[in-house]
Parts: sequence; structure tokens; C-alpha cells
Amino acid sequence: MKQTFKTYEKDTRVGRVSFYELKSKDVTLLLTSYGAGIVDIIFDDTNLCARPESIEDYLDSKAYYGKTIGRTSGRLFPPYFELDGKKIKIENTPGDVSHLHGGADGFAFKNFSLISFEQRNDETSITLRYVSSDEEAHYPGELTLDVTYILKENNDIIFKHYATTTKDTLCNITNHVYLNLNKNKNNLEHHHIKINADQYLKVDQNYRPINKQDVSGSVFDLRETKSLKEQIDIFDQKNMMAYDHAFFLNDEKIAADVYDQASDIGLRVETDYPTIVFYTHNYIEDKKMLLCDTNGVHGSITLECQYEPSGIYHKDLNDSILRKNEVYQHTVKMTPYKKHTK
Ligand code: G6D
Repeated sequence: MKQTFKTYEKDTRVGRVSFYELKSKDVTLLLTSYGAGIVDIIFDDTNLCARPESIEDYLDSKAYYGKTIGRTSGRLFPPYFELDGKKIKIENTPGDVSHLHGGADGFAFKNFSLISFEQRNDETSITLRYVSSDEEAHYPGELTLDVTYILKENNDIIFKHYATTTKDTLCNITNHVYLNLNKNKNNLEHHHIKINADQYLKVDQNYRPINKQDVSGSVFDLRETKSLKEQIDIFDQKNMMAYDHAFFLNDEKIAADVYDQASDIGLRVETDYPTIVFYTHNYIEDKKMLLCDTNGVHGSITLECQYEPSGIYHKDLNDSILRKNEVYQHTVKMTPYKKHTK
């Protein structure tokens, strides 16, 4: 089947925004220039993405639905971080005590430019670019980020992050797509999760990194497929916030696999990033959610492939420093599948 591609623009409350629809036999991928975001992933007549119902609410949401995150994913802690002994000032993200997801000038709220489009028989790809100026959000260096999305006929959805900088800086990019593999998005009732990680990053109540911890015997041990509802119930029984943690991936082909028994739809994740931040939408969503009449809490998950957040503050972690003579290059592959094909 010949893949199809459609693009259109919309005037929105965040300005003129482009949308790109990449379509294969089984998958429709809807992307946007704003935050180089994933809007929808349609597979087996089901939207696998959880997001606000209105596109306007999706675009400027502070829950980062589907958005590309940068310069840094996760948290940095004001008033500064140190880079080669130099204190670099950072400011908190409005509404958060930390500098979350790149701060007020985060890439999730920047309008990327389409710089290339390619279509071959078995794949369609687009590349979106954002140039972050020197000292934007106080980060050193002009950083150019290219996000390439590829939809392949075998249902692989690939996104590549490629960045260079004019000065040594921090760079830790991810995609923050929320997933619920059921047509009904009210809960994760029949979802199961597997993350191939022997360790996770233990954090304090302010999400500051403490240390790497073995997952064995804990609620963080997801090396065998577990019921998501049962796992979240364990946190609830301990009156603890559920998953919002970085998992250090083992050197295995499949990093994570989420599967909904009710829809028989699964999604496999592969990546060359060292960690996945697994988040179970722990906060109330005040906007009307698509195909959902609850407040969104624990109604979806993210599997954010990235470097461990806040690594610059901890000598044993990846520091996410990108040097001016280096290239930042990482790939994520998400592949939807039907477990029991008809
Ligand atoms: C909360 O702590 C969580 C983050 O991990 C998440 O990315 C954000 O909500 C959307 O701040």
C-alpha cells in the first residue's frame, strides 16, 4: 500500500501551527509543528494517545501531552547548575518549584519548522527543527535540534533526536506522549507493563536524585509483565505518589512493552537512550480529556526515553552535557501490535 501524507495549518491561540498526517496501511500518525508533538497514533481503529479533547488545550497544556521536551527533560533545581565549574542560572518552571522540562522557554512550547519530508514505498518521514538561541532560558550555546519522525509500513514509529551546539551546554531530549491502548480512556484497568530495568533512580520528595536502587522485590520490579492496576494500588495502599521515576535500561532489545488485555493492543519500545521515565499521570487534569470522563489521574502512562533527569547534580549519573564539538543523536522506536491477530 502506498503511504499517504497530508499537511495543513491552523490558527490557534498559540499562533499559526502546522499539522502533519502520516498514514500507512495500519497506522495514522498525526504530528504538529508546535513542540514537535505527537497528537494522535491511530491503530486498529483506536487512538493510542491520551490527551485533552480540544487541540487548543493539547497545544498549550502544562502536562506536555505528546510534546518534545528540551533543552532538558525532568528537573533541574534553581538557582543554578554547575557546568565545568561555572554556575549557570536557571529559573523554575511557572507552577513548579523546579526547572521542569526546560522551563518557561521549554521546547514543548516552541513552533518547530519543517525542514524535510521524504516518502518511499514503505516509509514516510518528516524532520522538524528548532534553533534555541544562546542563553535562551540561560542555557549556554545556540542549540539546533532536529526531530525526525518516521512511519514504516511494518508499524514502526521511529523518532530521532539530533542536536548540535555552539557552546558546551546541557541537552536531554525526550517525547512525552501519554498512552492508553483502549478506546475508553477512563482508566488503565486491563493494561500490563514490562520494563527491562534492574535499577531505578530513587528520588526525594522534591524529585532530587538520591541514588540508583535495585528494583528486586520492590514495586519497581517490572522485569516480568505486571498488572498496572495492581502496581498502582500498591502505591495507593502506602499513600505514595505512583510511578514518576527513571528506570535504567538493561542491554536488551526491548526496553518496555505495554499491553491492554481488553483491546488486545500492545506497544513495544526500543531505544538507545539509557533510561525510560515511567509516569502514570499522577495529577488531576482540569481540561476535558479525549474519550474520557474522569479527571485523568492514572488514566494513561508515559514512557519517556531520555538520559536520567537531574544527572548534572550527581557524580554517578549521566550529566547530559553536550560539548560544542559533539553530536547528540538518539533514537526511539514505538511499535503498536495486536497480540492475537485475527
Ligand atoms: C509532573 O512530576 C511530573 C513530571 O514527571 C511530568 O512530566 C509532569 O507532571 C507532566 O510534574
